[in-house]
Order: sequence, then C-alpha cells, then structure tokens
Amino acid sequence: MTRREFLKFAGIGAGIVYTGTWLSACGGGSLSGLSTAVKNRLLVPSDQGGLLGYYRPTGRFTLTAQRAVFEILPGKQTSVLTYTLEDAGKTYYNPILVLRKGDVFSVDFDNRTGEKSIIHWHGFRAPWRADGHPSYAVADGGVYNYPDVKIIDRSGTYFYHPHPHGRTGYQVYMGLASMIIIEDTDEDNLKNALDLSYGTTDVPLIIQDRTFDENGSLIYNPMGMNGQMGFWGETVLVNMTPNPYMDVERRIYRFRVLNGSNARPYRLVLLRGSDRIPFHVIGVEGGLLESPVQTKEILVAPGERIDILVDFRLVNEGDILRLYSLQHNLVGMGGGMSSVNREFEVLEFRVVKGSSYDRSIPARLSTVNAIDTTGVPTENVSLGMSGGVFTINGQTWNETDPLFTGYGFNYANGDRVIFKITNNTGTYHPMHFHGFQFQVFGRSSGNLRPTDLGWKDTVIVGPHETVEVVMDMSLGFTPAETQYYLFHCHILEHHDAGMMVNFTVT
Ligand SMILES: [Cu+2]
Repeated sequence: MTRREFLKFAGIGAGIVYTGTWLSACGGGSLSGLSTAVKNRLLVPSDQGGLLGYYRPTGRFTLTAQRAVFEILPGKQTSVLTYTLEDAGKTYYNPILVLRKGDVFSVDFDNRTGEKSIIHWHGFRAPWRADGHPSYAVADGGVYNYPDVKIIDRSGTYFYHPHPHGRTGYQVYMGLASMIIIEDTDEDNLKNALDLSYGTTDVPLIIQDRTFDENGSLIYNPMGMNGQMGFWGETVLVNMTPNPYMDVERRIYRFRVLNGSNARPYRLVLLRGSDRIPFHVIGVEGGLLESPVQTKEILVAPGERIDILVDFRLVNEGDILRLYSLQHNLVGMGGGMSSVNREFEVLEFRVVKGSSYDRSIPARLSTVNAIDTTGVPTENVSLGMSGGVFTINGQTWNETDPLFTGYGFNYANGDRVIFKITNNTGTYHPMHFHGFQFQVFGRSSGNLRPTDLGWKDTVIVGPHETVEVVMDMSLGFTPAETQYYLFHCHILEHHDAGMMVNFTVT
C-alpha cells in the first residue's frame, strides 16, 4: 500500500488557508456518494497546532472565528469557518482546549464570520455572562471579552460552538465547533492506569455529516428534503476526515466521541465482520462515570459526548474493525422509512501491531453522587409542534426579547427540580440545559442506557417517549444578578427555529 500524507500551510490574502489531506489506497464503504476506493488516514490532533491541535491556555487568549479553505475531500477546496488561534508561532484551527479543574478560563472572541455570533461553552458551569447566551452575540467585526471563569467542572469532554439565535445551525455546519478537555485527579489516575496520551491513545472522534457539491463546497439547505428532521448531510466526517481509517495497536484506546452534527444521531457499534465487539463507556457529558459500563452499542445525539475505551486485545493483529452506525428508531415512521436513516461506516480501525501492553480497565473511575429526588418538585415539560415549529410547553423563543422570563422556568440558587420531559412528536429531540449538569433516572421506553448514566447536559427524548431528569441548580458561585440560561433542543435547526426557552436562576 502506498500512502502519502502532507500538511501544508499557505497564506492567501488576509485569510489563512489550511490544506491537509490524509490519503491512502484501500477499499471500503461510507455513507456518502463519494468514491469509497480511497480511505483517508484519520486526522489525529497533536500539540503542534493545526486542525484540532491541543492547546493549553496559560492566560487570556483569543479565538477568532473566520473563513478558511480546507482540503476536506481529496483534491477539492472547501470554504469553511473555523476558530483560529495563534500562539508561540503555531496556528490552531478549532483547537481542542485542555483545561484543569480550578484553572481560570479567560478568553476573548473575535468575530469575523460576516454575521453575528457568540461562543457557548457547552457543558461548562459558568456565570451566564460567560455562557454565550444569544443576547451577547456580537456583530461581525466585534469582540466579546468573556469574564474570567473559574473551572468547577469535573474532568471530561466538553464542547464549544456558536450560539447566535437563528444562525447556530449554519455556523456549526460551516465548521465552528470543537472540544474542551477538563482534567482533574480522577483523570490523572485513569491516564496513569491505562497509559493514555493525547493524540496517540486518547483520541477525539468528532463526528459530523456534511453535504458537498461537485466542487467541494458545502451545501446547507435546512428546509430541504429532510424537513422537520433538521439537516442531515450525505457524507460523514470524523475529525473532518471523509472515509477515515486509523492504525491501532493491540492495547486499550480512549475515544472521546462528540456528535457535532446538526441533527443526525449515530447508533454506534464496533464490528469485526458481522460480530459486534464489546467496548466500555467510561464517561458522558459531565465527566467520568463511577465505573466503566460494558456495552456493544451506543446511541449518540448531537451535543452528547460519550467517552469510550476500546481494548483491541480482543481481536488479532491484522484484523479490521469498523465503527459502524446502525438504523435506529429516533425519527419515527416517516424518518424511519426515509433514506437518511440507514447503516453506514463511520471509521475503520486497522490493528497493525501487537503490543506488550498489560494494563486493565480500573473498576472504579470516579465518584458520582446521586441527586436525592425525594420531595423534589416535578416540572412537566411537553415537547410539541405548533404552526410547523417544535415547541416547549407550547412556547417558542421570544424573537423580540432574548431575556424573556415568562416561559415559566424561574428558579432559586440551590433549587432541585425534576424535569419530566414528554415528547409528543414523531421525531426525537436531544434536550440540552445550559449552566448545569443533570442526572437521568427514568425513561418510559425502557431501561436507562449506558449513555444515560452519570452527569449529563444533553439527553435523548425519543418519539412519544417520556424522560425524567433531576437537576440541582446550585450555581457554585454567588450570583450577583439573575442568571439567564437556555433550555433547548440540540437539533440545531429545531432550536434555530425557536425550540428554545430561557430558564433563570436567582
Ligand atoms: Cu428538536
């Protein structure tokens, strides 16, 4: 097999152009109508900058959202938007920010997208003025100086992306999204126990679907054939790589799965031939689970992060494993019959090397204290549809007043609340709360899934399903003013259309 890899950087005009391809010759299948004759080596980030490069801030830094041109499809130029960061002679595009619990997170956002924007630090517990509420969106050319935030969250995989009302779907689709890793002592222990390191054995898998035209340009048509299901792209990318493969050794790897798609969920299995190989879920949005949970599939909706461990010692040197997405029941009859809900390959693992690796997965990862639900009041939340728009308790986003508090979700610091969320529609909604993590304790369709455990910020509510979650609205800081947070569907086209409300904590 011949393989060529190259990365090159070139400046064109005032913009920055990044061109990278990861090519090899091999066969395979994919979601797309692309040629599958060529598989591309998965982009795995490094600490040397570039796309998704790991960046550890040492003080205040600036993320600039701007246009760039990437070679995503071999031989084609694609205009995208990225968060760009320059530091110590390195240029990062959509950097993975590596932070430590207790650190101060201090950032400026420079908006050169051509339209209003703001960044939301998805999963962070931060004062609302640092959360990226759409009322803080700045116009093109504007800068938003985020107040310093002391990081109080647990170790885990977090997410950052734009949140300007009505334009989130477009801006994420065009490329603005990346990951935040928070570390703490639990994380240190796991890393040491399993000998994991970033960019080799601890690897992000940011899964996104995109539709390209014949010239390689991105097509975004949210009101297209998929209609109320949001925008589902025709080509699946992992870390911006189409038809990806990754060479692995016979040892344990950690994969931080982030569904960064606008609307498409992934029901992921790991296949050797038609055999499903088990793996372990070790963390979700709010960090590590108490203990690893072995499973043979995970369902991951937009906004969710699922950390998994795969032990390639379960298979042999020379084996090929495929991370595959199966059909699911999240888009009801219409969607279930639709051509968009089908099986496809996400990523191929090639077990190329043996290893003397002798570590085993720790039985215990962290401490997750269950929120006591005794005597906690229940807030009934109904997801519906009115006038062609999905609604929350019959309501949609107040287009004239972004600080509208009349939705009925106003609380005091320290309140505990059960949200009993009933989906009265025929498509799923991954519901996301800002400002807090919650715990899932009831799912009307059956048992909780491994991906429902631990601390969550986004939960799948399937068609005609009821899901119960409990939230402790203890801010972790003393509020000097009412805090405005958002509760919305993370199908980006749904929340852009108004499936979003404020909740306040005073
Ligand atoms: Cu929705």
